[in-house]
Amino acid sequence: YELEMGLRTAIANGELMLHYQPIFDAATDRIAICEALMRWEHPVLGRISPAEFIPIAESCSLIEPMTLWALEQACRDAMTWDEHIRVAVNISPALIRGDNLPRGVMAALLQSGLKPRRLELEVTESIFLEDDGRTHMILNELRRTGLRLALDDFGTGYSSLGYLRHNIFDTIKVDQSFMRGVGENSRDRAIAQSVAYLARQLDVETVAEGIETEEQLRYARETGFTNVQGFVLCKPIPADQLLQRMRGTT
Ligand code: G
Ligand code: G
Ligand code: MN
Ligand code: NA
Repeated sequence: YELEMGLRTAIANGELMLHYQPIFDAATDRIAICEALMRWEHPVLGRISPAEFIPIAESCSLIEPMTLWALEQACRDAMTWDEHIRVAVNISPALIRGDNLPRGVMAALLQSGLKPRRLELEVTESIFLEDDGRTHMILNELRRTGLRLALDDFGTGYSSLGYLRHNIFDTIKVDQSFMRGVGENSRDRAIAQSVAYLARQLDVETVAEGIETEEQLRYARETGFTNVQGFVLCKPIPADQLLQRMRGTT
């Protein structure tokens, strides 16, 4: 349909952009990671949300060229940042099972010259829903290139303790739904604390996602999350604004 036709030419027409949302070190307040979030400026319809166009791209295999574009752009942008700041790119489940991701990642790293350890791929728990060993194999192949893997939206889907056991992830991103309730809901608090503790024991970093209030922020710090992310700290912003912010505060 109309959006799908538009997406087919969006990359070539330069309508896709990356915004970045910084993820801060909870102890030092410095930017630790910037998460790339895709934006589509449609020539007629204006700004379209990724919540709308990513599912379309996934259903018609446009997600692969779009993600390879995002990887290249994100690695290039990260080369303009301080050496200690990493870049994170969201990867759709279907791409993990496809054949071209490891090659595309290598190409993005080589073309940009970015050190592999400065690239983080965010994948959600749903990649393990139909695991036949292939998911595991590809994740390990990716990780051997030296990049980092983050488990996104942790706690919302299929439980992944097995994958924590197998030492595949460098980072766990605790879903924002758990941070919502830490003020009033003792169950959310118990879960957030336990995940932070578990991750520390496993030498895995943690991100508290979707922090919207000072109270949640204070809580995430007290609980010992490695990193914090959310609107109260910084919304997703264009690359040039991000650079300005980096020059000002880091
Ligand atoms: O940026 P925003 O909160 O509007 O994103 C909405 C959803 O779209 C989130 O789930 C986010 O992970 C997803 N998303 C944004 N950019 C990308 C991308 O480049 N690739 C994939 N697979 N998902 C993305
Ligand atoms: O699925 P993923 O975690 O990649 O989704 C990232 C999305 O979360 C982005 O679209 C971003 O805009 C959104 N996001 C980031 N911080 C916050 C926040 O504090 N509150 C809410 N509601 N959404 C957030
Ligand atoms: Mn994400
Ligand atoms: Na997330």
